[in-house]
Amino acid sequence: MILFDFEIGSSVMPTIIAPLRQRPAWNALAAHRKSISGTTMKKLFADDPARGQRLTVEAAGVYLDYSKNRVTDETIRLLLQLAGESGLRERIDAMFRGEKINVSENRSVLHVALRAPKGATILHDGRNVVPDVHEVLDKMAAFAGRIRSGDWKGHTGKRIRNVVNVGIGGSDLGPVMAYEALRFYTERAMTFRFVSNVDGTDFAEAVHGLDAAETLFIISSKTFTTLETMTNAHTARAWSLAGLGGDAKAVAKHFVAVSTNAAKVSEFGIDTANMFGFWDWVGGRYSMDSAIGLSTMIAVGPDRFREMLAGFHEMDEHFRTAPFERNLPVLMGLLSVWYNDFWDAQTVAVLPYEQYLKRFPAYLQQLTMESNGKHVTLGGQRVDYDTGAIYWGEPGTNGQHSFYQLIHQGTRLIPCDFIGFAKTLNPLGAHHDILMSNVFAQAEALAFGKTPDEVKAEGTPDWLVPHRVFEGNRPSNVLLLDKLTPAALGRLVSLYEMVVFTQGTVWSIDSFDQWGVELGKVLAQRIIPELSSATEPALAHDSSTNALIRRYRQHR
Ligand code: G6Q
Repeated sequence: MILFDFEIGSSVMPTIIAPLRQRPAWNALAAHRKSISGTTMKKLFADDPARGQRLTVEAAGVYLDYSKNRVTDETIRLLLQLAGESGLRERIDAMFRGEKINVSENRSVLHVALRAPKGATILHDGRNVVPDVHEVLDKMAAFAGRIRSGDWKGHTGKRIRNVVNVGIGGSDLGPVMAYEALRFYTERAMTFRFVSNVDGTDFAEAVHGLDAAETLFIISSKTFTTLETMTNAHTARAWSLAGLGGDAKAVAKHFVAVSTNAAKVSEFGIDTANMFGFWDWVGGRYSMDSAIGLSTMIAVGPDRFREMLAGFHEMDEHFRTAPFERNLPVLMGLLSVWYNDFWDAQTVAVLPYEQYLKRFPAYLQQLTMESNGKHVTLGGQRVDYDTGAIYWGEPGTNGQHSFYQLIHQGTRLIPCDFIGFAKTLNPLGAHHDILMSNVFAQAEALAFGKTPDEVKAEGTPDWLVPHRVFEGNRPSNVLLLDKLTPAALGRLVSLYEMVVFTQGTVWSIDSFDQWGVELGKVLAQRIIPELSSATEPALAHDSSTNALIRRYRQHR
């Protein structure tokens, strides 16, 4: 029997963490879960009229109402105990101290340094990285300023009006999401597009209608070796040169790079003076606030970008310092563990009632699932509990007219995060009140439902009653913020980053590696020449893969 799975904490005083099922709080929660299985939210609210004000936390500009969950005070007490027994405090400190908590890649996890204010100290291998971060930010700001003012000219002397970010995964989802989220604040005289997929359609559509003389490509790739991005970058280079008369010198004016790999950037033909760096202690999916956010900074301007960083930092500091019982990410992380591991909920729906956040659920899919979709512990043992939930969602109210049916009346338990704002950026008549009434109504309907008696009392015929009953007792969090500003976006993203951190700590997994995306990449490299070879290749895959490749070759 494995008694101790791994150690965390400083080298001075390591903390030994027991495997999850051997932590006392885990077993207490399992027993507690049984004891409250018959309790409904309706009863919990009836027994405690102040519950809706009591089970709330407000910090860093975010108000969280977590009262509409299947929890009692005892549940919260046990979940907090579980956080303690999981070493959450020590692990937070270890992250901020720059320890190599990404064990499988032997790396520090320091995205918090990307938004640390000038003058702060965050050490990586004994070096304060905060000045390095600000040096890059200043370089980005100078460049963004030149593009926005028209001072930076393209090869033919025209100003840049179009910016195309070429990147994938962490080098795409953050920039796309942030551009959409902050669209209100963007320079409307400019066009911003994003190419990620190796499907040529993505590139073709992204440059459709653009003048190469006015178009800047940002090649965003931490490694500068990613197949999709390099394929798109070479296509962009050819497109750009074709539109600019074929002079290779044009590349210098129309291509910049965001990368950690200066050698590969030069090899591609981009002057490293036009390269914006970051570091191996920034994971791809945690990089939207690094130089990977260059397109965001050009779109909203350096000041707004810094406001976003300040929002991130505010939430980081809240996470680092607030007691767990008042700590937004800790509470949300623990609640998701509660449903994932004790109520068999497989998913979490994230439902922003803010059109500008339309790409936020897609962004969170990567953040949450690439981080916590792991089947072994930090110590390499197969887990014997469920890890990462499936995150998904759509902006409200659209979802209400499609998949909410299943959330309200289906057989699966789907905890929801509703996200709303007190003020809209686009006040138009009664729109915002109508929008927000839906947030409150949905959370209320999910929690309290509609009983058969209530349905009958409306004059519903008996045979129809079962169809119209809402069981209720369906959990949700409601997150309310003031207004979707750059700072608010930073707070929200950091909130979910730290939710992921909390979950990963309880599950004792490495939330910062992503080995699971490797195998497919390697196999694709092997198959590419088999698809393009002029002569019939000798195929040595399984019979299904062989047949698919042969069929594709016949029909391509
Ligand atoms: C994120 C992942 C992954 C990565 C992409 C792009 O955490 O590491 O999504 O961001 O594979 O990688 P490059 O930036 O190196 O091209």
